[in-house]
Amino acid sequence: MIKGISILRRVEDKAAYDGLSSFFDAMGFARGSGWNDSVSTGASFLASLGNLEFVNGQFPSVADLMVEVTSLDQAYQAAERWLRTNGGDTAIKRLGELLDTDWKSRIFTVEPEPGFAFTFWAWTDPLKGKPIALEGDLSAVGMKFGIVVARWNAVITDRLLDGALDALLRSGAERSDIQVVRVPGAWEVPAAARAIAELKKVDAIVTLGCLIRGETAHYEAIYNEVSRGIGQSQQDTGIPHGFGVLTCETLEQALNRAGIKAGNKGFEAAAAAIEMVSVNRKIAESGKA
Ligand code: DLZ
Repeated sequence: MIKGISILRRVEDKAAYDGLSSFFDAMGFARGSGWNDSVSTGASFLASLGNLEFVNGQFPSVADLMVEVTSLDQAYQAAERWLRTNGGDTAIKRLGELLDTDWKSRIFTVEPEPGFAFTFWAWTDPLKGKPIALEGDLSAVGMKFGIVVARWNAVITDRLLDGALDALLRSGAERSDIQVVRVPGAWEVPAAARAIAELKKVDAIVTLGCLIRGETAHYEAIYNEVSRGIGQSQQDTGIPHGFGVLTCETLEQALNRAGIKAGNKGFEAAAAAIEMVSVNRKIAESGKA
């Protein structure tokens, strides 16, 4: 019967409202639909889990809103970067230290806007509460990427490229750590991806292209070879390759998958690439334990 919990914060000041929204974007929250009507404007931010806790005795944190994250160090870096960008040395004073708690976790508290404090935390044991699955994070901080994008159907692939860049930059990658390589068509994508992967200078590759059935002779043959080639490059080099080559019946379908109606597959391919870098690192780490 219970569906979810919503925590509301009244923000009278428009600048603070915009600041908080920008901060939660920068921390990697997914946006909810929000609203904008004649009586109020609302920005909503989603988390996959939520719970309401009543505390009797010592309160566990500074703020009464606690955000659990998978990597506290990366969250800390993201908060620090946002404060520096949005207020410099004055704002950075509103970022507390990383502290150990007496409940086997670490926390920090940040006030992106004065008067609005949030505590971020993570279990010290990253597998606590997650005994079954090892999962990758969606932070691209410090990672390097290659993006291979086909010029054929550029009206679509340019949008896929925008989506991929958006995902990487929003997840904390630096623009200077992203190499974009343009190739004539989808057919050429696997070879370029492999050439980049073999240099071993990037953590992951994002492959982008668009094949439209009605306009492509030997559509199946090209598609099979492109997907096989990208998969093989990934297997042979061990470098994750996000797959963002669209195969569509029509131009309209392609547009929808490139950001109009059905998400942006370039964004999704880049997010998958980030996650695979992280998950591969965690698998390697778990092998050392
Ligand atoms: C030739 C061709 C055709 C017909 N259709 C597409 C397409 O829909 N999407 C795409 O990315 N590329 C297409 N190409 C070009 C081939 O991928 C390749 O670039 C050329 O055949 C040159 O090798």
